Amino acid sequence: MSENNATTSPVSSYNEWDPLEEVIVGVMDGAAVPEWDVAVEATMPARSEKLFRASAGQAWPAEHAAAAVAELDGFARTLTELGVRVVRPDAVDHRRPFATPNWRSPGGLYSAMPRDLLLVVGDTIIEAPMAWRSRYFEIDAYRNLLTDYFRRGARWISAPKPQLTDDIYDAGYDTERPYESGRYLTTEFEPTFDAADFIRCGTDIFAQRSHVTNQLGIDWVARHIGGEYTVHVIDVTDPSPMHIDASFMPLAPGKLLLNPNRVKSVPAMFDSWDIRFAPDPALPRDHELYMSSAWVSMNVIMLDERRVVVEAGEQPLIDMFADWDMEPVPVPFRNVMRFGGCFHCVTADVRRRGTLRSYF
Ligand code: DAV
Repeated sequence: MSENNATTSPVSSYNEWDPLEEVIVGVMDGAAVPEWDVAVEATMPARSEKLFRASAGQAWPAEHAAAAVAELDGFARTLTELGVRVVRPDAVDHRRPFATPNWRSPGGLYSAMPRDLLLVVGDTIIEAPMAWRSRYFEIDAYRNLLTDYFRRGARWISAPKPQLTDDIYDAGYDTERPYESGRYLTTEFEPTFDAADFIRCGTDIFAQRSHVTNQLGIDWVARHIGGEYTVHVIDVTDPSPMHIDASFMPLAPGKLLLNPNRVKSVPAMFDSWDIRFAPDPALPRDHELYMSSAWVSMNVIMLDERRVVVEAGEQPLIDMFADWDMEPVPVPFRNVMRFGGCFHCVTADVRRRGTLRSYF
């Protein structure tokens, strides 16, 4: 990962806050309800079981999906107006059954959350070996984009494709305190991780052990991104951990946003940083979220060190950012939030203008 290539590669991003020049924004088209299996049960709200069991491999409730499509398009337009180049994945049909020699799935999931799948470190795009069977071929929606970036000079690698046989799932995982007991859904049978369990601060990258990211997955990333990087594991006490970006969000040099319920302590290296806890989400309690908690409110994306895209109804968070010497850019996204993520999840950095450095 030489700096030399990073200056000529179309892909180059080292942190969450250098000026954003190009970004992938997900699409909801072709999205399917995932099968309710042990991996989905471990990470999804119990209230979703009925819908998932009834509709696996089929379309999501049409009105909510259509509203999410409109919000994603609106977000993409806002980014374009602000001078960011936006690219979108292909509208792959995820409502098709598929199988490996070991198992079958009635369908896929979606192409809405590229952050879950694609880890960009410098000039390299890494395809994550995701632990959900329904996400096994999710990469297909991005192949045209990735092949194009590769042609133009990016590095492109995939972590070893996992088998996802029953050996990777611990049926006795801890449903209340996996962090305290160390019993997560995923065993150490083979490396698995979601890209969204990692968050980048230049030469330091922070990760969480989660139900979908095991220690072998973290080790794989640490060993493959090269000696100039250090991967630190953060203690996150989320009862159903999946993705670090609604828990631990470095926003800019010296600014760290934390989920007050999930992160009790951070490494001493943050001693000189200004650390703030996100306010309670503003979503009405009866707003139906199929795939996450309301804490996706803090799943924001930085356009540069000051400008932050934040959900338009999250007034307490907007006020906090304004008070923190930041410039909130409010965008309506409550219907996208139903599907498990907000602005950070639905994007994957392609290029931010900056270089590799340490912030500690
Ligand atoms: O709060 O349920 C959401 C992480 C974003 N994919 C939560 C975690």
